[in-house]
Amino acid sequence: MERNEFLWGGSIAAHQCEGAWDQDGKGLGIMDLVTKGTYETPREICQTIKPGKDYPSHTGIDFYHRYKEDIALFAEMGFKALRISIDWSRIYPKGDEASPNPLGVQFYQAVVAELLKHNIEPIVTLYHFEMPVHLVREYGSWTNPKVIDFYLNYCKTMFEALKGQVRYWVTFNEMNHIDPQTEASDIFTYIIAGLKYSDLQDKKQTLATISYNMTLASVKAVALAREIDPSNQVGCVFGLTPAYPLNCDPQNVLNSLKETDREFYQIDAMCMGKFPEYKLREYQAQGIKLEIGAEDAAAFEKGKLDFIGLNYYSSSVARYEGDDQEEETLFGGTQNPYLEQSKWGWAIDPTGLRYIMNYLYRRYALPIIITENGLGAVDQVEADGTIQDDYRIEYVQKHVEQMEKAIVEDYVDCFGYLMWGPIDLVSATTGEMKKRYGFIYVDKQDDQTGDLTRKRKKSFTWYQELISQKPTFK
Ligand code: BGP
Repeated sequence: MERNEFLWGGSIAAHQCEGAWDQDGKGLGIMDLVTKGTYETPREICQTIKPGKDYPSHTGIDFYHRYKEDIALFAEMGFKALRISIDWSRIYPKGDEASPNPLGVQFYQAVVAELLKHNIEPIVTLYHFEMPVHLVREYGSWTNPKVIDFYLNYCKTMFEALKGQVRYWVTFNEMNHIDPQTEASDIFTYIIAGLKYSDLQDKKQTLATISYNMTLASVKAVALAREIDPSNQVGCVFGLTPAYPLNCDPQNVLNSLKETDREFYQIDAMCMGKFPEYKLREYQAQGIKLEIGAEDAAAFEKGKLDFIGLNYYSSSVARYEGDDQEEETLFGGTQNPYLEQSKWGWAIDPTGLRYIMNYLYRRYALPIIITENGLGAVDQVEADGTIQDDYRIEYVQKHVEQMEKAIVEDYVDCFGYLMWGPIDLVSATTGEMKKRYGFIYVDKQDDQTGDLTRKRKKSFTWYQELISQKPTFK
């Protein structure tokens, strides 16, 4: 890839910021049925919209109407890139229509045009926890291979609508949390495939099918993107967590390798030109059957990724013999005594970023972009209206330092750093606004008060300076 400057910027996702959930022909998306939760109380996944409940995606931070103002603020910080996602249910409200909703397409064309006007490179994710509910109810979500065709049809619409405007595409966000061997919480299988873990009949079989079909959809989308425009660069984003051994007991070291690796089989499939043999044998041994089509092998061979997107927040400690911790929270289990945790229990581990960058790059030798990293924290607006978020500055600074070491000292090919939620938005796991990531504060509170005005935090100026000081690492 020809790149002269490092892509500093941020990442946002449609359902967490746009709002306007039922405007301009948008259909019902899976996250439109999920209420606000807290750290202690999981978000409720509803069948219908219940009166009196708070569904944060319905209003988000109103990016749908304020994107010009928000993009101007990103430009002021000096952003070189912004990762956005397209909400599938804006383009195909039910998912299986013959033609797209023109107003949905126009909205994303307008957002991309606005980014380009400010010389901000758009990086577009096609699936970030956003799927029309109709596809789940009518077709059984990704258990049904027909959904692959609907997804490809949607991708084709967007590749054509944004041809020549968007160079970097991402097929999926974090499908790697689907692993048939791991017990999952309801919200995790739901955000990825619109299905609650506890509702699944044959859990391992269903998750294996979903995961296979999504992986196949990704490689097919890569090939399609190249057919439509050979200059398209296509990646997939994974949320990766190194699982460290408790100590140097060889069994614990082995456990840590296996635990870290368990979310890599889809990356193997997307980078190595075939669905991994070890996974197929594992399925076979467990009586899991995949319906593998005659053309699938060729699709894996043809649709290898151009780059890997890395979402990194935390490391964890691998399970060990005698471990009695229940892995309930996202990075649950044993806490690492060498690390501090965020208020939401995520261990803060900048070195883990360097570790996982090395691991990824040595394994696939593909360019990497950090597509998410950041600190969810409670911000206080001072009497003078300022927000002194030194903890956020410290978090990002330390992670950037480790990223720089990975690039400069370990020779990892990393072409960008996109901080998660550069403007406060709705938390994916808890649905809260209180869990803020942004350099820009949004006046929206969990009791639904606030006038949505935007405010620069202390970290805004800090990130602006960082970007101006480090145009490249070469
Ligand atoms: C990632 C998701 C994002 C984002 C982030 C932070 O896994 O890709 O959508 O939300 O996690 O998580 P949370 O918002 O729950 O703090």
